Amino acid sequence: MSSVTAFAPGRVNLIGDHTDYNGGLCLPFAIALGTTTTARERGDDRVRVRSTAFREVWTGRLADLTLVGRAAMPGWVRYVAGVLWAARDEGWRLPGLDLVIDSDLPSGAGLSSSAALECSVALAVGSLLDRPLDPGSRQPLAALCSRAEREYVGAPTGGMDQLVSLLAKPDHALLIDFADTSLQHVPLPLRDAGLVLLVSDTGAAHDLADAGSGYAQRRTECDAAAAVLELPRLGLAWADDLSRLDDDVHRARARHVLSESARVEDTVTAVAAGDWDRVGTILSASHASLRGDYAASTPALDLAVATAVEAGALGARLTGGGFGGSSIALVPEERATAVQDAIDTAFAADGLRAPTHLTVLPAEGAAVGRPS
Ligand code: GAF
Repeated sequence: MSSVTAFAPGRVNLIGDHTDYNGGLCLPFAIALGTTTTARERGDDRVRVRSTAFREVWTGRLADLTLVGRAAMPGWVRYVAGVLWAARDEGWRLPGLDLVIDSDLPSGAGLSSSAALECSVALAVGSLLDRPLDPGSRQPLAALCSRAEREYVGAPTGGMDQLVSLLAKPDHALLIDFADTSLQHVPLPLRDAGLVLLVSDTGAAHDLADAGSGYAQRRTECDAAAAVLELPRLGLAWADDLSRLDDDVHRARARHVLSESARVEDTVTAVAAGDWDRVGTILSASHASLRGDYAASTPALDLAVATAVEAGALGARLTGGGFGGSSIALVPEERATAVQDAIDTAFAADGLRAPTHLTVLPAEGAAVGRPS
């Protein structure tokens, strides 16, 4: 029987965090690391999922892919089962399947390993079933994966990661406006500018699916603030509305959401002008807002960011959901090793576990076939 392999990348978010579920702007790009799924049709009604990373196999029946059935599954299997559940719910006629999953993305590092897993499964299975997978069909596919994560896995995430994984272009970032989910590919010529983005994984994994997580709490706070303003989403507020929020926490969260979307716009302008110093300044301002108004940083992330800037980065910030995970620093290519060493030294001096670093540039989005 035929089999199909599909690859979906992880991402870094250059700027615009905690804006997606609030109806604001963000500017992520795909990285070269990601997840590969090979899907093969079986002759029966069973689903067998094998992960080379987790060295684990899960086997069940198609009929087990229900909201009730997920309780018995290991955490990582829920992301796979969630995609199959959402696909069936949206009318895909799924046969029994063998799925083999392989990944070089660290999980819990804030590089979107969950979305890479979902998108590679959706793309491999969609291709096996001859579903339309052209660029015009990718946005609904991202919505399907995002729905799997929210409704099946129970992580109240916003949809940025799936869109960029499925729609990214090399040397471009994806400007997403969650007010209407419109997309625009924005050239991001880091390589031509002699720059790289240094990613430093602090090693403190964040779990967005935990109902008690900081991520879930922030989402609840934002929804509460939006309700006070009688808006469907907080990102639709105006700056004047802040004074109508009596609660200090609500006001701080709203200030982050509104200022972060404005910073995304400023970043797009600065990138177009080739003003990389300005881009760096905006990235650092984003971190200050995520640390202060949004309280989504950690001491390790703050240390990585401050040390990177002292050691010659143009700017730095946490990327993704925060509460652990990775920082990013915009660095002249020739300074990358020095910045990395400075972060290692600072972590050692504070008795923190050495972070894992990688340098990234904007890479290709998901594709059917194995990456070369
Ligand atoms: C995580 C979520 F999955 C995204 O939807 C987004 O909210 C991000 O955190 C914060 O910007 O990656």
